[in-house]
Amino acid sequence: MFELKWLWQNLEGNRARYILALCLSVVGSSLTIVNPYLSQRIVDTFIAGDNAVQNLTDKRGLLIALCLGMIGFSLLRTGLAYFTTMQYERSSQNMLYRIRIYLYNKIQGQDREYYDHNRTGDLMTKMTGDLDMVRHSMAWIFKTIIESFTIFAAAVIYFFSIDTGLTLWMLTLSPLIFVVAYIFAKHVRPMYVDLRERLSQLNTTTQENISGNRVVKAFAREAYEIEKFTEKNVNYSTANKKAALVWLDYFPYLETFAQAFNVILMLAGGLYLMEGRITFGEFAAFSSLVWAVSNPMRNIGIIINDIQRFFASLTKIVEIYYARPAIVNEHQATTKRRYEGRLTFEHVTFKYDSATVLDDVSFTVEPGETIAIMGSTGAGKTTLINLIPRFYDVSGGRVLVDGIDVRELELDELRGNIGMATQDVLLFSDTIDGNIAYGDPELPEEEVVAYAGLAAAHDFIVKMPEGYDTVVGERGVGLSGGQKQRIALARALAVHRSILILDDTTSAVDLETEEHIQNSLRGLDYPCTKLIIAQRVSTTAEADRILILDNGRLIEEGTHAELLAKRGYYYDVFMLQNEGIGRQVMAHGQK
Ligand code: M5T
Ligand code: MG
Repeated sequence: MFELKWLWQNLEGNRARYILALCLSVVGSSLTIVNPYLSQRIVDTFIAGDNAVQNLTDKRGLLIALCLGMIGFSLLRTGLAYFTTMQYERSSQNMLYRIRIYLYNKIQGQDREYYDHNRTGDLMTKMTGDLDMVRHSMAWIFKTIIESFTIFAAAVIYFFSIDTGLTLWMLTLSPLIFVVAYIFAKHVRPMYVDLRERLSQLNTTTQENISGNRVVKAFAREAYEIEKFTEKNVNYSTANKKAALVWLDYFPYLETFAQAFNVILMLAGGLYLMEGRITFGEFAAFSSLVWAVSNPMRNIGIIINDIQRFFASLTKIVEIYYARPAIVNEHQATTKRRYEGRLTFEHVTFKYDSATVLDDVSFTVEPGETIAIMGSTGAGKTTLINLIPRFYDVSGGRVLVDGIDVRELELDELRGNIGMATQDVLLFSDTIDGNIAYGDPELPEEEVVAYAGLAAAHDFIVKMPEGYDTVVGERGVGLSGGQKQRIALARALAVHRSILILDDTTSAVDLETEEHIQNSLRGLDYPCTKLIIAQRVSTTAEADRILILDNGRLIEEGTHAELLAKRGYYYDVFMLQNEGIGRQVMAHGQK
């Protein structure tokens, strides 16, 4: 019921239209009894009445009027049905449009943890199939319910006005039908919840398979993927059939009851007719409206089915709607400040779910400093930098920017002060130019080129078929790993932020290119604090300070020279890498 209230709220702006549609449904369906009434009059006056023959000549005008009335009402009902359907469609489509925007905004506003725990396929199902089911219900199912109910009620009232006894006879079956329908509803509901879950799994598998097609191909696992998909497909199909078969279990009962209406009418009605309690016309009216009583009974199963699906979908949508991100924008900054770029970690600990990933990490970075972070894989480097823009919040301790806890800063302002190139590079299906200017769509063309130059990307971009207008990403031209990294770097540099975070951004470029990038970073034309995660000593050597992270703990901190003198982790890495280079140089010389 709570979900219905939510729907109602979202109907804002279209409520009047929707209510009008509901009212028109009631009016339109009530009119169904007009024609049987008119035909009753015709039968009694002109066909089966005592003075039928006489009336045919005397009251020709009435006959014509009644016939015209029947035609008129049929046309009226058709017109009304057309108009009503239009109102349902309009209001439900408008509502759908509105909810879709809300949900999309909502999903955008979720934090990283939400994405860690929600499958893309499931979110897609919610945004497409579930939303459409809800709209379909608003436009068709509720309409069917209202109309069935009105027709039923109108017919029953009309029957009572003709003959109470016969009406009661006809209604003897109704309680039975309701009992059967109720049992059916209870039985079928969990099945639709299950069905919906399976659909979501099917979508997840499809989505993962499509986006992961490179890996699938690389391992030649198409057959396995098809099998996996088939399994989900079979599951979904089985669940669908199961739900449909349940309906079939109940169907014979409901159908028998519906048929029984006719039998009762023939028996009881015939008897009453012979006794002269009702006229031929009245009998005809009963018989032409018997469907109005039996049809809703027939529909009850379908309606219950659809309502269960409706609620299964609605519950899922409402889930998105009421998902509260833990990391929220507390207050809106009217003017966004530029930070100085001082970073402080104070006894920071962090856990993803249970395992501790960062353990009592403390350090400070002054504005304008360049800090390199190094450490073995899985040491927690990416995790550490993710705490600065509040992709996650610390489990203990504090992260401060310019001396203020990041949790107290305005989120957009905070993130608006950070330029970031993430470890796994994602480019959008857009031009290279559009990708570099992603953070600032107003960025002039020359600057795009300038930053591409700083990121050592200009040279390869101009060699591409359409230069900066080449479309990359999903359907565009493919780029090498190092090329992607450099475009991502240009994108991060182009936003002129006071804090620049580079996560392994030069791991896939050659040493020469790396040197070019280092020179660029040194000569940036705006003040900025740089945090650079790197594995190569050649990158870290130039930093003002180097932090060594191991197993979530900060084990060494100092300049290149200091750390070498310390003969710890950094010294070992240095020796290892230089040995490597030494060997390479030797191998080169031997050629
Ligand atoms: C540090 C764990 C991961 C690792 C540790 C991203 C992520 C990581 N972890 C989770 O449990 N859940 C997550 O969503 O945290 O991971 P990291 O910070 O990504 O390590 P890194 O950046 O130092 O490694 P690398 O390989 O990028 O150099 O134990 O299991
Ligand atoms: Mg990492």
